[in-house]
Amino acid sequence: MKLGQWLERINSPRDLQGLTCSELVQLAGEIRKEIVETVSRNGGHLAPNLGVVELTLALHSVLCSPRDKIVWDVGHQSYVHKLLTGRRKEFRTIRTAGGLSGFPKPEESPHDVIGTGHTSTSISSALGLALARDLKGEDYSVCAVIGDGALTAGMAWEGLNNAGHLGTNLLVILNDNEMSIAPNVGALSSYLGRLRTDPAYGKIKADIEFILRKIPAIGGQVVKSVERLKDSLKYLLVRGVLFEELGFTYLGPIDGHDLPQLKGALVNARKVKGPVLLHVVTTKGKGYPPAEDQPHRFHGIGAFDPVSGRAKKKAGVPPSYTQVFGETLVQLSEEEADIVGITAAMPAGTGLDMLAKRFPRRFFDVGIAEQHAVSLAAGLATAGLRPVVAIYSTFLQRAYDQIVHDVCLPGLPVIFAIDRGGVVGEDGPTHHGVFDLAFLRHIPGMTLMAPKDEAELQRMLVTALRHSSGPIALRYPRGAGEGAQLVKNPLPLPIGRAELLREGSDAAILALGPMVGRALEAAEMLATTGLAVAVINARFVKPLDKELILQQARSVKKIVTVEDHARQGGFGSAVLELLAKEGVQDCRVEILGYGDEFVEQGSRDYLLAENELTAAGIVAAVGRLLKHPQRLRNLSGQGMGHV
Ligand SMILES: Cc1ncc(C[n+]2csc(CCOP(=O)(O)OP(=O)(O)O)c2C)c(N)n1
Repeated sequence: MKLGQWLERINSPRDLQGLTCSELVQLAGEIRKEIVETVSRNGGHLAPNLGVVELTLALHSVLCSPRDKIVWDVGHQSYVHKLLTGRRKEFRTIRTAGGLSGFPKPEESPHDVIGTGHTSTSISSALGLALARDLKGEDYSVCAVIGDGALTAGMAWEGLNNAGHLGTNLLVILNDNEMSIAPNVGALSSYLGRLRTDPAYGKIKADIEFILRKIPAIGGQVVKSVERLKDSLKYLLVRGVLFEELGFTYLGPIDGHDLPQLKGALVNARKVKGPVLLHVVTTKGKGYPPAEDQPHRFHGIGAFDPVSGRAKKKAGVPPSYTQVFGETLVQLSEEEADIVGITAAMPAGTGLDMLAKRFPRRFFDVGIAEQHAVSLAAGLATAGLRPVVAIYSTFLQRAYDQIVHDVCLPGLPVIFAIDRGGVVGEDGPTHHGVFDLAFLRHIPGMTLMAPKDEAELQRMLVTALRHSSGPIALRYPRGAGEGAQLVKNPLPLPIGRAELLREGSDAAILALGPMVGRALEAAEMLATTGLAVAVINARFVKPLDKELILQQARSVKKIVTVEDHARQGGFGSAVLELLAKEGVQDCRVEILGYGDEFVEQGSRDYLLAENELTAAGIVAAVGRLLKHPQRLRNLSGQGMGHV
């Protein structure tokens, strides 16, 4: 497919300068087409980008990027920005290995001032840029673009609070589409809704103005009271009083798809001294009917048919870990009335939407507020309930202190269901969940598990519910399960016990989570060369099955550990600590996992293969340990089906 005639001419934002409004409208159409086509092939964040086409065109028409700085919150809506800032030729590589990132990335372009991926950081970063500008005596505009969903996070308010107090020139654009991934929730969302739509506002305003004009100027005490009354009534006249009270000038709301209005508002906003909040109302998925109809489904989507909007699903794929988690939790909640579920704005992503449907009163969507979610769970657990906090590994990073301080220190029985543990694929380094074992393992009182397949996930969920003496976490990966047979009444597992799946005397593979399947394949491959390699499903990262691990270490003396996690501080690290502590000196250990650098984007299978987290990779590692490289080279080169 060829690029549109207008888009083809845009090599930098400067090329927008000569375009009339009607030409910009045509360009907007071409941009939408390009984004729909590309995302339909590569997957990506479709609806958020379709919603900001006009806003991005207006921003790049009025501001002068990269001199003026635009900070995109989350950054999932930066595709239009990428197309306008010299990257249209590479746009079709977006989210592929070695291609453009699906998020702003400073290494990619000077127009991507701040790299993002997690929400609600933009106001703080933009304020930092603005303060640096002031201190260095420079002169440029700084603008943060933040969604109404991202505004539900405490961090956004920390930024607003600080910016309003400091009073420097800063433009915050609130892109209000009433949606987070799911419909936005909370009191703030209702407040924005009133600002957007309340017809009573116009009437109240007219009535109050009429009354104020009628109040005569009379002397003494009466005047003072009347003045006070006038002051209080004025509050009802000021739209966005919440933001005004924080020290911002509130402008809007304006139509985020009306280019002349947007450009006019941006020009005016730049003239105002101090921090300004421009409230822009947009439609998520604008211009592509399937996405306008189902903005949540098209928020982030895999490949789909651009004509019908239907997903391109592979046939015969087992249910995902997420789905099995959601279904099992509902099943268990039928019998146990004290189970409650908490999500930070990701009901469908975590599978908790199933609990929400079945037991709406036992489900809490707290908005994009991972820290609050964890402390809320602490409160619920203190009062005797069994909260299950379902958060993606990467976003749980936000709540580290709450886990330590509010949950683990008092030893509360909160269950952490950590989805997307391991590399997630195309979303890249901001989204890979490869640090959770490291940041949870060292917290006293924490129990940490990873299931080898979806049936074991069921058992681990029951194990977690039976474990009422302290916090417990289970982490599982993104995507389809291994095809294991699910059970109706899953049984709990003994805490701290691993599973010896295959005996062997030449070496042992200690595998964690779904790496177990790959370890079994590797052992099978090694057996064809006459090597007997044991395979252990670790199940627990904490407590480790000391007995079994030590026994293997002392007998086979060669261990490969395998985890979909950073090598430092993870499962293999825990094994090394154990061996050191127990004085095992004659066991060689090789840890397979990610090195001390951020893992880039690419399909999950590609990333696992790149990092030797495949049967062939494990064979190669065993070969290195056994110093049999020649004999095993052919085997590790085979790559075996299951990468
Ligand atoms: C800390 C964190 N939690 C959760 C997410 C997942 N997430 C990505 S976008 C999004 C919704 C953002 O909504 P909004 O800011 O309104 O932007 P929109 O997509 O509606 O344009 C969520 C929850 C994230 N990126 N970062």
